[in-house]
Amino acid sequence: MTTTAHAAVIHQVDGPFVFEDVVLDDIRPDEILVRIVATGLCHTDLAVVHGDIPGPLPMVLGHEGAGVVEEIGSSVTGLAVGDHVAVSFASCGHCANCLSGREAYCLNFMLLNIAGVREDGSGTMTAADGGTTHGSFFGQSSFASHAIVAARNAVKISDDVPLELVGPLGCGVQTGAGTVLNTLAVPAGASIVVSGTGAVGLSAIMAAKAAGATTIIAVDVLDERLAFATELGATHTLNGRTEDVVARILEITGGAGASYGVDTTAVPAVIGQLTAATSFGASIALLGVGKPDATIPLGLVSGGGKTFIGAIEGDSVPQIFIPRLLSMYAAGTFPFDRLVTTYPFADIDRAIADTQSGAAVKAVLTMPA
Ligand code: CXF
Ligand code: ZN
Repeated sequence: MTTTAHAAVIHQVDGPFVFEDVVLDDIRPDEILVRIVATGLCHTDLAVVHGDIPGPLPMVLGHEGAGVVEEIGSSVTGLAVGDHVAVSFASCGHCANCLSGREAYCLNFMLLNIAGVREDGSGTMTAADGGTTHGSFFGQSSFASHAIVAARNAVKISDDVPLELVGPLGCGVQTGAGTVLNTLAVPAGASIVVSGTGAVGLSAIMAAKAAGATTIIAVDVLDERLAFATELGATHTLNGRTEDVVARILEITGGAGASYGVDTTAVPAVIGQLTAATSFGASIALLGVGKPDATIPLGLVSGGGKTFIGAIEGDSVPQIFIPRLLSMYAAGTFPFDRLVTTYPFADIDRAIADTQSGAAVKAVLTMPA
């Protein structure tokens, strides 16, 4: 049964979000139809809007969806109509990386998450007049009242967790927390520097605290964000505009430098600071969407025995990691709800403006009831 969805559509680079109806395809046997209740806004959505990540336009973006299952494909197991789900990134399940449990590095990642098609090349939606509108963004396109989702991207969530909160677990929050807990496996007692205190950086800081890291240094240029980072677990904060970041980190760590680094900024100068302020043999995860020609100081890499890791989605297997984050949330050790500010879907432009100004850490758009 086709479904008409109310969606925010981007028609051209730097263009506005236009609210219009789109017609969703029938679901396939391995898919579900989700009524979206809320969806987070991630910088990757904005990277497509601005053309930094080339997406096929017109397109319905949105990739931190949360909602209620309305229809189930014939081969789907483990989900039922009425279940609450958070929707994470898409992966094929049959490539060498998916089969080794590394689905964040699915060899079909770009096809399934950015190209606007299912794996067989088919689209999941059309414009109301039958023209082209691309869906399937991160296997969902959740800036819409309804989304077709591959069942393997959906994570069942218990009914007692508000759906307004859980969408960002599917991308930004899992990216920051997973980088600390999965990619870097930061141990208790470790020292770590996190540059950038947006949703990803703050999630990394909360995870570092939960992991027992004892020196957690947050770097940003916004003092109010740094104050928030302290509330969430940072033991030290540095303002990159007014302080000598490298000298201060070396001082805080007794001259050795931090053992772990997480960069969420993709700013080459900031990555250079992280490189200089981490210890011999340190591991540094790079999470921002960088310019392809950005460089890191290779002399410091080879001479310092450093490992740079480009991490995607915190190396998460969403069906395992999101329930784990929710257990930590229930135990009070991962208060990710504090990152969220909700906006009615119709106020998407205000949500974007607040995200860009720093007024909102993680904007979540809520659909009309
Ligand atoms: C993205 C970052 C750019 C590469 C693909 C995954 N993560 C989340 O938005
Ligand atoms: Zn994202």
